[in-house]
Amino acid sequence: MMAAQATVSSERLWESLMAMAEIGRTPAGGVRRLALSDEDRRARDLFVHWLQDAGCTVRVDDLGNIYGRRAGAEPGAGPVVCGSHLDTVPTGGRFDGALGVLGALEVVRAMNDASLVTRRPVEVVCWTNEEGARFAPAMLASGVVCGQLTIDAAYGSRDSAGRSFGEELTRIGYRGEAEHRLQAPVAYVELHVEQGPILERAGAQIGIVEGVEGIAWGWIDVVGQAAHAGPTPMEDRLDALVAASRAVLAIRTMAKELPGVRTTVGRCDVSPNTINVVPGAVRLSTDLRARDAAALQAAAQRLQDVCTAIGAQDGVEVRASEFWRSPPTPFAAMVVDAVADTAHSLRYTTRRLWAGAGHDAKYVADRFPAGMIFVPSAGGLSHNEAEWTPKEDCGRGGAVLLGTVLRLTASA
Ligand code: HGY
Ligand code: MN
Ligand code: MN
Repeated sequence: MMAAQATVSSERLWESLMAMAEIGRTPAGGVRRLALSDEDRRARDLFVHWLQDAGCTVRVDDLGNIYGRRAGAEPGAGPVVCGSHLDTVPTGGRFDGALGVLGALEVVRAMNDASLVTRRPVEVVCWTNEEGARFAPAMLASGVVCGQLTIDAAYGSRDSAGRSFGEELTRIGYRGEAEHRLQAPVAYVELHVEQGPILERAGAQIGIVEGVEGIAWGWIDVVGQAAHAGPTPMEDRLDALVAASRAVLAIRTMAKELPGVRTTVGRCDVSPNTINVVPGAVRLSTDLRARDAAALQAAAQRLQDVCTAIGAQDGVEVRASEFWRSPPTPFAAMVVDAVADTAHSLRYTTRRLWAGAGHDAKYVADRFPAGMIFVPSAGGLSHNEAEWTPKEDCGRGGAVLLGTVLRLTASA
């Protein structure tokens, strides 16, 4: 049933966003809400309260994913699902993930205001551990639910203090039941900030997202020899940090040489990390991105070659290993078209693009028809406390999400 009068309230959406941003707020005005932390638990509790307030039936699955269902006229009909995540990176912003979760909640609230009855149920989802910042890899819970990762890989994932995903999920009280997992949605839509500069530079209000680019995460372990910083002659040193530094610069150069590839070394753990000791070992993280699977594979191969060459040059061991590969995934035309039709019917300016960041929608799209809606990020900045998307943009994203969900609830 098309909603003539259902409209989202950008004020109410903004209020919810700012209230949620207070949980884990950092002195610089960002958000630190690591997955399964006490801050994550408080955010979850608030979200569940809001879902119940909106009349949703709430359930939690064995990965801690939270689902709020708004009943439809045909209970047995496959639901239209929309949502995102509430966990953040350590120096995160107020919009990454939260806009998608609270935008989906606003869709339900708008339907309630209009006393709208949809044929299909509408379900709001909050995915656990999208970021992978504390428990690698990213998109872990949606990956398990969509059959791409194993429950053991999830429960066994450990943070830098050695605490496991499974233990922490139990500790915060969100370890639910496997039978509560996502039930075959007729479609899934995720609203998200773009986290890059494309929309802003194009002057586009809405991003019609056509797919999610590929990701490969790994480690580079460099093993040299710890030695005394004083008496050890320079020519005798097997300095792991010098070799690691060469690797970091070579990985940056790869991005220039391989079209469409972006490379990042985000972590550098030095051992023993002491002023007067020549570093004996270094562990670097590697993050490769590309829209094209072959380009991603070429980057992974180049990484191996670069490490072999540096090891030979410096006489130390340089070993690259990959522990997560998320292949690029295109979104379903049915959902992409529903997003485009809605945005154009609202007379918003649009641009088609692929997501350079990973999103839970990728794993959902591997199993079911899925798509995403982007709104601009100021300065293209994200994974930064200064992340910013104005209220009006958030409101436009909510309006497109509502219209898209309504189109999809009416679909055959
Ligand atoms: O890594 C990503 O792209 C996402 O933010 N987890
Ligand atoms: Mn995100
Ligand atoms: Mn993120």
